[in-house]
Order: sequence, then structure tokens, then C-alpha cells
Amino acid sequence: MGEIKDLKSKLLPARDCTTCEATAQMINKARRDGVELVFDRAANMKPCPIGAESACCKHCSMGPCRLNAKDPYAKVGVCGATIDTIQSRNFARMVATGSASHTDHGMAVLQLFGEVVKGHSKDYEIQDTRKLVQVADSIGIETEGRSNNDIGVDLYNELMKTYTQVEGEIPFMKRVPEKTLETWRKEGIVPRGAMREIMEIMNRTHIGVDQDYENLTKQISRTALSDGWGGSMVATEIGDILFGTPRPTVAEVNMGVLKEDEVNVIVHGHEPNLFESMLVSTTSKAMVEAAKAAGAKGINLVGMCCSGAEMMSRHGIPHAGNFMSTEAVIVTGAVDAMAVDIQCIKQGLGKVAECYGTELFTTNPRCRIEGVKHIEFHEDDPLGCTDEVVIKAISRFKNRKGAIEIPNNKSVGIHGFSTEYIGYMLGGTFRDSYVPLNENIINGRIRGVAGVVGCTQPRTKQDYMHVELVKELIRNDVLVLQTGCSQISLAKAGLLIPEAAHLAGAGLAEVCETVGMPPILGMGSCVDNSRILTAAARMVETGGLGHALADLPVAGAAPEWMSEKAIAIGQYFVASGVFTVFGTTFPITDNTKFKKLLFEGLEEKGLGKWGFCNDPIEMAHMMIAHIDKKRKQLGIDKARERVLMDMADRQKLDVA
Ligand code: NFS
Repeated sequence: MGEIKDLKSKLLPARDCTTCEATAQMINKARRDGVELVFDRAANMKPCPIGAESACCKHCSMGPCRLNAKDPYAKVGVCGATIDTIQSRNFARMVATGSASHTDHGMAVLQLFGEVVKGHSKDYEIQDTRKLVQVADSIGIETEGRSNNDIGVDLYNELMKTYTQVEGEIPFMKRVPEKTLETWRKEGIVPRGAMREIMEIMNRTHIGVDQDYENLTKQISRTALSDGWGGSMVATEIGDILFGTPRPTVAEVNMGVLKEDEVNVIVHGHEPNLFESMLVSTTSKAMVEAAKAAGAKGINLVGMCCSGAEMMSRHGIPHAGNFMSTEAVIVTGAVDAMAVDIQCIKQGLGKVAECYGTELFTTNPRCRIEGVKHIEFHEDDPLGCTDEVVIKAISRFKNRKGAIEIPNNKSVGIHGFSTEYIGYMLGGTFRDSYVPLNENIINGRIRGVAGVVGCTQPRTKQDYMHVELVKELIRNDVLVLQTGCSQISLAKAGLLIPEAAHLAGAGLAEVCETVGMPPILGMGSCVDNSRILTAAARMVETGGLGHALADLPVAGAAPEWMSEKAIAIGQYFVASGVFTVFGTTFPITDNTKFKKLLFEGLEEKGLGKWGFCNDPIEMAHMMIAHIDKKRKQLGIDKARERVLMDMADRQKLDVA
């Protein structure tokens, strides 16, 4: 399938690279300054057409073997591997890597939690005891009359099985609707423990092991589910217990959040603990005084990418932009220090930071960059790292050289819609309920729910597909849930506000106005896609919309995806029963049995299915058609027709 287009010129005009005005301004500045960014590297790197279609194999040294994507069954690899074996193995390894990233991150958060509840950590404490009890209850841990630490130790031990268990079902399977779990058991795809699943996938994709794409696809689903309902879900739930469950918070987004007269510190990455500690360092009296002594008005802490999205949701910390803007933001010259942890950290940041004198630091032993300074973050002395970064930032502020140009774009939006908060918003603090959501879906005011998530990337105009797709969905009464870089795209477009309801269809707008909520709900980082799963499970549990996740009128999309994590997320949504559409490119060869299985066959087994589309409006209508199909199967399609008729009648009356 591929779909990556040949690039005509070596340097694309900034306007063709992005719809983000701030990023475009910085692309132009970088070109004036002679600094190369990701957009320029992409224009000079023609994607390998065989690799883009996943028609090559380098799993052994008899090859690498290249098959012909145009005539996929004309050739086989040296070992005899068919196109279906080669593609499914490549896909499996993407899912394994993506799942490993989320689960390793989740396990680190759980380990920190373990230190806290065992009383070994003095720097962190549980912020949300209500959620501690809720999560423990949800997986059958006794909570009545017990201390938080006792509950916490049991929760730690139980959730550690998510990663280390060898046989049995992972703990959060208790949250999966019974009918969905039955399907998974029948298919043999209930995850045992993430380490086991990832290890098995690596074995099965070695030369000469699993050479039946259907059998391998089962392990692909099982591994992805160990991420969505396992590693990622633990990261979200334990993150909430440790750092607080998000509630709607106003936050500013885009490069205009940088301040010329303050020390600007950016944290970019995925693990909340570094960022939480940076918040303590940048607000400490001693550091603020040191900044003032250096001539600054204060210290301005800003986030980027996913940990930025979490901190924005939990504390209203401003956010400077998504994945495609992480180099561009340094071009402002105003970033005094950037501390990174893991995932989506471009190696190119090193050079750009050097050009503008920004102090760039890696902090996690898993992620170092050659030539970039490393200040290791230790959970038993978190401030040791973050204080040092802030001191370096202050000194860079004092010695700033070169012109500073901060784009004045920033948008204010509301973020932090956790699964729990959606319940309180609809039902009130003491009677958390999803009934009003289900009722409004059943009566047709809300047509369905879409999750729009994932990255931005240089092979498609930054933010464009996210924004146009979401606008088209809400225009058609589809409530949109968002996470990750996609949420930042919509936030920059100024649409994460209740007033965006004026762009929504009449039914959705009416619900938003009654509840006082935006038609687009920002739920946090990419691991917080697990919030979309728990919200979907709540919808099934609430009743009236079928018995399995696959019955729900919902769909998902990642129109500008680029990472292996995104593929893992897509696969766990598909395995959970959701129609999931990706854009820009898809690592698969057309007209193969493996593609047919992913794009059609899985749905016939009671799971969801994949889709691909490169036009945001068309993509929206693929999702809407699926939602309408589900409404019809549920027998609620007529209700929507009636609602629409009522509205038309009302409008006629208004005119009269
Ligand atoms: Ni998700 Fe977060 Fe962004 Fe893509 Fe990267 S930051 S985990 S992978 S690029 S959405």
C-alpha cells in the first residue's frame, strides 16, 4: 500500500510542511539561519518503496530478500517465505516494539509506585486515594478498612503480573466486557503477561518459526492487548493515583507560551516523574531567586509531546507543540534548556540545540544521544537531576546570544477529561454515570464516538489531517475523544473549548451546550488511550449499546501516525473491536491475504478491523459509515432519523 508520495523539490515551502503558523515561521527562520530540520531531512530522503510496502525481509543473512509489491505472489524469499509471512512478521515486530515501549514505561511507573507504598520513597506520595480504592476494587483487591499503603502493596503486586506473569490472564481483563473477553478466549488472544507476549513474538518472527500469517496475527493481537489493557493502562491508572487524576484544566498551547524575559525550560518525552520533579525545581524559591538574580522575571516551565500532555491535563502547564515542532521550537532561540526522557526524541535535536545554544539534556539511562550531555534522573533523588537542569538553564539565560524570535501564536483550551471525570460531568460528583452519554447516543443526538489520536510526521502537512478530520466528525454529531500529538493539533487550532460546539451538528451541539462541555475531549498522552478503552467499557456496562466493545457505534483514527507505538495502539483498538483508520502510509502490500485479514477478516471473527485513507473528509465518512452500520445493528438508526426530523420541524417553527 505504501502511499508515500515522491517529493518533487528538495525543500518544500514551509506552508506545505505544516498548517501550524508558529512552526512554519520557525522553518523559515531555520532556513535563514542555515539550520536543517526534520522537514528538510524528509524532503531529502526518498522513502524506500519496497520497505514502505513491507515487501522486504532482513530477518536472516540469506537475504535481505525483496519481493515485488506490484506482483506479491510472483516471488518468495530465499527460505521460501511468502509475502504474507514477510509482512505479518514485519508487522508483528512493529507491534512488539510499540508494546514494549508502552509496557516498559508503565512498569517504571509501577515500580515507583511500589517504592512509595512500601515507604521507601520520600519524594513522592499518593495524590488520589479515591482512585487507589477504585482501581483496587476493579480487580478484586479487598479495600474495606485497610490502610492506603496496605491496599497499595497488594495493588502493586497484582499489577506487576501485567508484565511478569507467565500463565493466566492479566489483571485488567476483569474490566473487559464479558462478551468481548469470550471472543478473545475463543481466539486464544487473552494476554498472559507483556514480557511473555513480547518474548514469544520475537521468537515466532525469527526465521523458520511462525510461517502462517493467521496464526501469527493472533500473537500480534495478544501482544497489542497486553499493551492497551496492560502496560498502558497501568501507566495511566498508577500515574493518576501517584500524581492525581486529571480534571478539566485550562492550558495554553503553542510556541507563544515561551517568554522572552523568563528562563524557559522545556520537558519533552513520556514519563511523568521527570516532569513532576521539574515542576518542583522550577517553582522552588531558591531557583526563582537565582533566575531573578540573572535578570529574568521568573522561570517558565513548558511541556512538549506526551509527558507535556499529561502535565497540561494535571496541572495546566503550558504546552509548546507536538512531535513535528520539537526541533522548530529551539529555533526561537528562547529555549534555555530542554530535558528529554524517552520516546519520540529526535536525534536531530542535538544539532539544532547546538546551533542555538540551548542546553539539551538526556536524563534516562534508556535514552542517550551521542554528543548530548546526560544528567541522569534517579527516583531516589529526583531533584538532583532537575535542579541541575534549571541551574544550567539560568546560566544560559544570562549568556543568551543571538536574536530571539518567539511566534505569538497560542491558543487557550480545556484539557484533562479522564474517564472518571466524564462520568462526574454527566452524572454529578456523587452519582458518576455514563447513562446520559448512552441515552444521547440511543436517541441519536450523538451519532457515535470517535477516538482521534497519534502523531504528526513530515510526510504529510503537520496537523492538517487531524484538524479537518475532527471538524468533519463533530459536524456530523460524532463526539471526539483525543490524546497525544493529535490533541495538541486541535488545541493549537483553538478547538478544545465549549464554544467549538458551534462547529458541531445540531444534536451534538445541544448536548454540549446542556452539559457545558466541548465537542472534543482531550484525555492526555498516548498511554492514556487506555482511558478511551475504559470509557468504552463503561459504555457497554451502562447498557443499551450492545454487549461487546465491537457492538458500540465507535471508530478510531491516527491520520498522521509515524511510530511503532501507534501501530501497537491501532492493533489493540482493532483487537478490542474498533474500526481504526490510519492515514499517510500503511506498512502493507495491497492484494495480499494478510491485508485482507487485517482489513476485513478480523471483523468477521468478532474483533474490529483496520482501514486506510489519505483524505481527512473521506476518512471521517468511512468512520461515520461504520458508526451508522453499528447503529443499525443495534436497532437505534431510526431514533436518529426521528431526532433529525424533530430538529428540522423545530427549525421550520422558528422560521415561522
Ligand atoms: Ni504517541 Fe507520544 Fe506524539 Fe506519536 Fe510520539 S509523542 S506516545 S508516538 S509522536 S503521538
